[in-house]
Amino acid sequence: MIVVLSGGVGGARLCAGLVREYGPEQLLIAVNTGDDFDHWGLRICPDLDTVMYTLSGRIDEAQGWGLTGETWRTLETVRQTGGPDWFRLGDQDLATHIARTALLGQGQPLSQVTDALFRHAGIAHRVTPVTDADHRTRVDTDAGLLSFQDYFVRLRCEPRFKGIRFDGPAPQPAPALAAAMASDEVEAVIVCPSNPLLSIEPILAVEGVRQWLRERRFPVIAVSPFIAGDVVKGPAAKIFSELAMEVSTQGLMRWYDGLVDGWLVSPGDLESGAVAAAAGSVRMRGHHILLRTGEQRGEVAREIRGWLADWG
Ligand code: FO1
Repeated sequence: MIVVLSGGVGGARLCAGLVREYGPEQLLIAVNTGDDFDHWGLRICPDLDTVMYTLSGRIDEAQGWGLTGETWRTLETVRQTGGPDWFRLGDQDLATHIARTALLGQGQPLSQVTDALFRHAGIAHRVTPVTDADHRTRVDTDAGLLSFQDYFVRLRCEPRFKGIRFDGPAPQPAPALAAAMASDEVEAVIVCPSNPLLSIEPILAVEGVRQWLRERRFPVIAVSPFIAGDVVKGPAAKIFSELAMEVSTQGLMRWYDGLVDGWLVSPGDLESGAVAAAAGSVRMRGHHILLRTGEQRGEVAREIRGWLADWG
C-alpha cells in the first residue's frame, strides 16, 4: 500500500495522476483537515472537496477549487441580505456541505461521511481525512492569531506569516490512517507538492504521524512544489521568505530534513549545485513536475511509480 499525504490544489492534481497508476486497493490518500471551518452553519472541508472534485473530474480547473460550471445565486442573495460573502460557496458546491453537515449531525465521524461523499462521487480509491477530530489550523501573523480561512481567503494571505498553531493536544489519526501506520504493508509514502507550512504541517501534527515517518521502514518520496525559486500556485514562496527561509527546493529539503528519502524536482533544479549539496543521503530525480493537464499528472505519477519500483 502507498500512503499519499495531500493538501488541496497541488495535492489533488498529483492524486489525479496517482489514481491512474495505482488501483483502489493500492493507495490510501490522507488529506489535510486543518483548513476546515464552519460557514453559513455548514461544515466546509476545502482540501477534501478539492480532492473529491478533482478525482471526479468536476473541479473548476482554472480556479483550483470549487465546481466547474458553478452558479452563485445563493451567494448573491446572501450578499443582498447583508450576510457574509467573503468566502464564496457556489450553488452546487453547497450540496456537498449540506450533505456533510447533515451526516456529521447524525453523529457520523468525518471519515465515514467522507467515504459516503466520495462513493457518491463515483471515486473508488480510498480517501480519508487525516483525523476525525476538529483540529483547526490557526495562523500566527503580524495582524494577530487568525483562523485559517480568515488568513487565507478573507485577508488573501496578506498579513506577515509567523507560524501555525493549534488549540488542544494533537488529534488521533483517522481509522484508515491509524491502520496504515500500524501495518507492515506500507511500501511508500508520497508527500504531495502541497504547501509545506499550511497543508503538510497540520498532517505532521496529527498524533504519531511525524514519528511514524521518522522511524519509517519504507521510502518517503516528496514532489517539490518549487520550480526555479517560485511555486506553481499559492503563497508558499511568500511564506517561506517571511520566515527567512530560502524560497527554493533546497530550502524545502532543509525544512523536511530527515523525513524524505527521495525528491522529485524540476530538471532545472536538479542541475543546480545547491540542490545536490542539500541532498546529502537523499536521492534526487529530475522530471517535469507540472500538473496542469491530465497527461502531465499521469506522467509525474508514472515517474514516481517507476522510481519506487526500482528503489531497491
Ligand atoms: N478560496 C478562495 O481564495 N476564495 C474563496 O472564496 C474560496 C471558497 C471556497 C469554497 C469551497 C472550497 O472547498 C474551497 C474554497 N476556496 C476558496 C479554496 C480554499 O479555501 C483554499 O484554497 C484552501 O483552504 C487552501 O488549500
